[in-house]
Amino acid sequence: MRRRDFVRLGWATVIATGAGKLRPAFGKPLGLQQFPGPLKHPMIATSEPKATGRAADFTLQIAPMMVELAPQVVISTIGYSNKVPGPLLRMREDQRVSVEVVNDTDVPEYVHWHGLHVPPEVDGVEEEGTPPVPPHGRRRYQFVARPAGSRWYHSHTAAMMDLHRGAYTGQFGFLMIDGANDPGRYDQEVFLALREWQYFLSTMDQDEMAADPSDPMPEKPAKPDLRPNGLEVSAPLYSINDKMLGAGDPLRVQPGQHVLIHLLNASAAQIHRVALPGHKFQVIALDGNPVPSPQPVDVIEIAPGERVDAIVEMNNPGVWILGEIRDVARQSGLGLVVEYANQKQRARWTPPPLKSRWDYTIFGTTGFGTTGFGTAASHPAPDQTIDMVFEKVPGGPNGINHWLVNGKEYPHDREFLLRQGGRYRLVFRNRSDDSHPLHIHRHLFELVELNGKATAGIKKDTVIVPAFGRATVDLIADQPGLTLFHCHIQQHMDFGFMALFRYV
Ligand SMILES: [Cu+2]
Repeated sequence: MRRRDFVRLGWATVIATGAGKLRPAFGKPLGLQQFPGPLKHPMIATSEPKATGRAADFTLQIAPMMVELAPQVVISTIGYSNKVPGPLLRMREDQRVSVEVVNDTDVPEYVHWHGLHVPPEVDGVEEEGTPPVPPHGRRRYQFVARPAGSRWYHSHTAAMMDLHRGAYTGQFGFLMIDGANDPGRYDQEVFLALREWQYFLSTMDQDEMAADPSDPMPEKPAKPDLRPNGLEVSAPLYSINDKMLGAGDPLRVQPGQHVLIHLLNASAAQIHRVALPGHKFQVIALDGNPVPSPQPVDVIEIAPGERVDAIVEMNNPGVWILGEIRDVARQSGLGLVVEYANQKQRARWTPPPLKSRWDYTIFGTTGFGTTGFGTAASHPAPDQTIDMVFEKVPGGPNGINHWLVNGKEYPHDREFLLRQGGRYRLVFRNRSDDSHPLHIHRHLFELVELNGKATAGIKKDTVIVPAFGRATVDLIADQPGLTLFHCHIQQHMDFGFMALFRYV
């Protein structure tokens, strides 16, 4: 196996080229976008900006590129600065940052800063009024980096029937905002983005695990919808970062090490569930925000748009596969070999325990009353409750499913209004047989309840509402301006599953 393509100088080199004032973090090449830790700010400026003040802190070049997913598996896509994921953009909380985006394609593009509290003009969203990066042109995004945590950036262009645009491309990357909070002791830090490639339309639904009949499904209609389902987006190839399982460098670890994993689902379509046999993930943050009750889990479920930060204690020497628990996805590439020092045997996979169902609420605040659950009383009363009902119109024009928010496809008129400083309780009612990762731009929300289970203290920007399920979140309207809400599955978003919140 040739290694020239994936042994590289980490992202520091790229960032340093763009800024001209950053120090390379490390003297020797590291594979796998892998960094020793704990380094506080390995990639940010150590000196004052140049006197001219004109160079951007970071540069991203949008251009066609090839990705060698594995030997003799090379795909063509659009990426940032010829890397998948794009360069790691690492910055300090409250740092004023400029990113120069150069668009070497024939179409307008938008770069969205997912999870950042930035104004609509720079959020990278057409619907909020951000200007595009014109074809063969450039645009500089300038913002203050906040809040701290694992954020990311990606194309926010509508793709519609073109499966080579928007989130279907390689236009995504990690954005880390380092704050004062110490994420805990760790010995190395890795950034892992989950992906599929070569999307196509199919009647087969690859994503869904069989629904658990014991799931509450509070929004299930009395009568099932018997209309035939439309086309969904599938994919034959999977990867972590730019490599299929076995094709890249293994993650090399030492017994006793603590490895901080920044997991991102950069997929356009699929929820993923990953496990590392023989090990537990100590989940410390969801969507970059520290959780009140870090917990060890066997399986992490992560939807398009979400991030999970977890620390793994390497206490089971061997060679293991960190991978998707669905065999088809893992065998099609979604995995990574974890290799302990001096261990050379074949990488091992064993399925996780059957009862490893993902539940956000276990990471919330506990200890209210005697039930062990949070209660509505744990949250201040909202100024207003906004019900949002989501429905599928199966097999519409072109055989694509369309999506309704309160009975209407996007755009709405003035259905969703916020007053600055108000506290809003949003009740997401999923009356469809798919799970949806729902994302609100430029804000955080706090999870109040999921399928009847109360919780508190979990702050997110994207939440999975399970099939026929319900999630309730509290949103404080503290970021004036147009605010886009949508399902983070590109096809759902493109075909109706969006709404704009307006401040009045
Ligand atoms: Cu959706």
